[in-house]
Amino acid sequence: MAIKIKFAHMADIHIGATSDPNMKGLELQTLEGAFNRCLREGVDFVIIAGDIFHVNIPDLEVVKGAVEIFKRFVDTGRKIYVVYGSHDFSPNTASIVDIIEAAGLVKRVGKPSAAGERLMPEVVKDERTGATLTGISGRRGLRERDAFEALDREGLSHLKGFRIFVFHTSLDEIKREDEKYDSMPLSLLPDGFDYYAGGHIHRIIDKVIDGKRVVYPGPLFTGWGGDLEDTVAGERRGFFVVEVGEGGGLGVEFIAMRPFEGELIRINADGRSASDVNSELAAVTRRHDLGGKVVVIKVCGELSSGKTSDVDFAAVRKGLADAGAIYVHLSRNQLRTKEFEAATIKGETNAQIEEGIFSEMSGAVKGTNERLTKSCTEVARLLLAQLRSQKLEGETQRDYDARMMAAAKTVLGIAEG
Ligand SMILES: [Mn+2]
Repeated sequence: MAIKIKFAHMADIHIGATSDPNMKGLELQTLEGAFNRCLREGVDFVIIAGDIFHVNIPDLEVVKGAVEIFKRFVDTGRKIYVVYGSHDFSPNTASIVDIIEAAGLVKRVGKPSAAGERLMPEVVKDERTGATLTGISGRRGLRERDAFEALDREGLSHLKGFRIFVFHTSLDEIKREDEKYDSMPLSLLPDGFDYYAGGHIHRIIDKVIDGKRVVYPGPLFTGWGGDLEDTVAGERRGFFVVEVGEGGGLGVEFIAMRPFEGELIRINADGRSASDVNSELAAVTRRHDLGGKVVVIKVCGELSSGKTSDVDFAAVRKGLADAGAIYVHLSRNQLRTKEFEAATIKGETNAQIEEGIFSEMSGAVKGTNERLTKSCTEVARLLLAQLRSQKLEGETQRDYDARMMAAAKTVLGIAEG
């Protein structure tokens, strides 16, 4: 097919997520590799659907590296279109995204403006291709949902040309059961766009749901936590290159980035002593094939004796660094011991840990309020979720306090009137 438009779609790059110098270097190399690939592929523009940076004000050294890469790309006359993600947005201060936009490196699409009661996000036309882009930025805790609900859908339905909607939000129809973060229904995305460029879900998705082509590339590079475990376990990372034919047909290809060789080592500590587990870990450090690799060691199970702190992770870290491993990630939050059972709550995710603490403490609740005595864990979970709510843009401290108080009373079932 004759190609009319060609663009790249990245998301969740999380630049600056790691403090380890080796990982920082790999992170920037991967970003550079991705943009070089974009130039080789001859893409007209790049979309980054949020979480370009890991925090709103990241380490300046990494910012410098990223700015150099973005600048080389835009100096060729091509544009980088972005929305904020849940990580690189701040309600209170300028974010690094605003600074690189002021410098002309990226263009944020979908800046909100009011159309009467409705919200009309700014629509940007890519000069090189005539493609039309708009979107809604992500916020922590799905606070962008209000914007979706207020969207001027009628206004957006009149857009012309190839239409791309950029967003950073998880969808109910896509979220897996083990994924705890908030999501919204697909029906809140406006209709009529040719491509929905998603971010926020950290895995690869390319689906047509209710006639909408919804695509999430997942992270380009992941240097931390559960994502790193998945990468090392074989989950592909990279970005999409999309070709739009003259007739409007889409060719969507995933470009895999392989920033490092990884190895996942699982150690089952069930029924073993801490010193026994230490011997197995010491054997790992003597392996000759781990040099030049990112090593993830996952220790789980319940020790029969010894404390979890008796398992000498520092020695493993040092041993593997001496053996030339690029980086060592230790996952031990599923390690327990019989000796400590009553005093500690372990879980894979924050939500599981919170749940565990709430149910353990629920026995201590006194009083006659049925809602509290009968569904204490649930109430505590809702209350905590409510307390996480941050001040809104332009909201005064007093309004915020009042809003939080009212919400807490509702959760506790003591709201008046
Ligand atoms: Mn992300």
